Amino acid sequence: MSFSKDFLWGAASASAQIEGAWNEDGKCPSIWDNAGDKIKNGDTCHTSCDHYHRYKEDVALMRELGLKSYRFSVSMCRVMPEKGKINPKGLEFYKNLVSELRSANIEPLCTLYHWDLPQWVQDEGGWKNNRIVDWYLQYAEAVVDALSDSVSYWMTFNEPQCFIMMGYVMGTHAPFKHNVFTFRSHHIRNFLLAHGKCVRMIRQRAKTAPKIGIAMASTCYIPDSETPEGLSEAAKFSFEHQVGEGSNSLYMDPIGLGKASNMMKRCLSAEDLKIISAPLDFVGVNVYQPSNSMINKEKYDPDSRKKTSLGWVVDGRCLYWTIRQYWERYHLPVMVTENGMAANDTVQNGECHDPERVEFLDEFIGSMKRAADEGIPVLGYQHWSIMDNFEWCEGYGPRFGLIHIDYNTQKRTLKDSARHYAEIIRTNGENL
Ligand code: IFM
Repeated sequence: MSFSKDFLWGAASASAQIEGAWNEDGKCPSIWDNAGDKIKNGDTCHTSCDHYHRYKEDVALMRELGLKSYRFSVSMCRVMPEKGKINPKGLEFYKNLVSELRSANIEPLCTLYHWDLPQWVQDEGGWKNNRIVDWYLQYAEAVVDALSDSVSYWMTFNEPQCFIMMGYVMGTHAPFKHNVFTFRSHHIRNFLLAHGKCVRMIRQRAKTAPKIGIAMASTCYIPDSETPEGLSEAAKFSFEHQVGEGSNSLYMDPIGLGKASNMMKRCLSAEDLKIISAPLDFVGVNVYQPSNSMINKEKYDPDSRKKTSLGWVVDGRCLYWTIRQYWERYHLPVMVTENGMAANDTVQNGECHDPERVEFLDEFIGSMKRAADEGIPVLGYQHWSIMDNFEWCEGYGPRFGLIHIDYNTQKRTLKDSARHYAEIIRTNGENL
């Protein structure tokens, strides 16, 4: 079976992490532009990879690698820099980017929200204020009107678990609201309603037939054994156990099943659930490491495994199990919307050797192939990330890219992994 002929081999990025140009052409500051001393080494996202000015060079590199798709996010700060005001200059940048991608024969995959909330929205309470649902919708309508003649793939949000739990509970991400004793049901409900209303809006407004999904931070538990008991125990751990940013089901069951988890039952009405569960065309999974070590330490020894420079366990099996468990629970085609690793890559004599990432690609894509071979509809794979970038509070230390960025000169250098990935794409993953 393996990968379909039109499999979307691609790479991903996000506006705040690569664009720079933080105060140009009418853009307002985001909560990340204002993160100040919360970012390591005094880094800021103000210039980042300067992709805003260099997108043509970046798309040319994507074309050289043979990418079939590119997942980017639109910044609400460029498009709606003030309450109720749409900024045509902000939309123009994304129109130009999409047209450049189309000329390079690369399918644009558009995420409408990847964490860079406008500061003006946060000043009104951010995800706590019910009015955010209307502001987000108004912004998203402008983007859909501007881009949907050339964009068919839409993701309403990236990793809601992270921007709500890390931003408003743990206080480790902007806007740094720290209160571990509150369960932010109100924020979660606002996000869920914004998602559901946006899905309906895209279906009504898009100029070309849309394919709509969402990109979830997807923890998964790898089964201890492939027996029926082992499989069902693993799926239960994956969806119902509280790890890290909260359980997968807390956010995804209302969307994918129209059902509220116990924690959300009290604040979601039947009418809410109807809006929230507007049918999707795919579910996006962002996969980095399994959750076994957090749930069942004795059965899983993370110390015996390789780790990335951020200390994340490398275990390729988690990609197969995440895809399979999402498919079995939600019966939606799956897109791998992020998967990658951080390393301390350097350029020497014009070359950037990153053997760990080359191995990582083989291990994880090989694992995804098992899912495709078994007939699970896997639509595409977007490596995180196309280029090194601003890793939120970690600043520029961890490098996730296929392309190395020299932040002093903005020179782009293809890493060995980029060339290796290009070969995987050329052969449609057949040699893995
Ligand atoms: O850089 C992030 C991205 O913004 C969201 N998913 C995880 C990546 C690596 O931490």
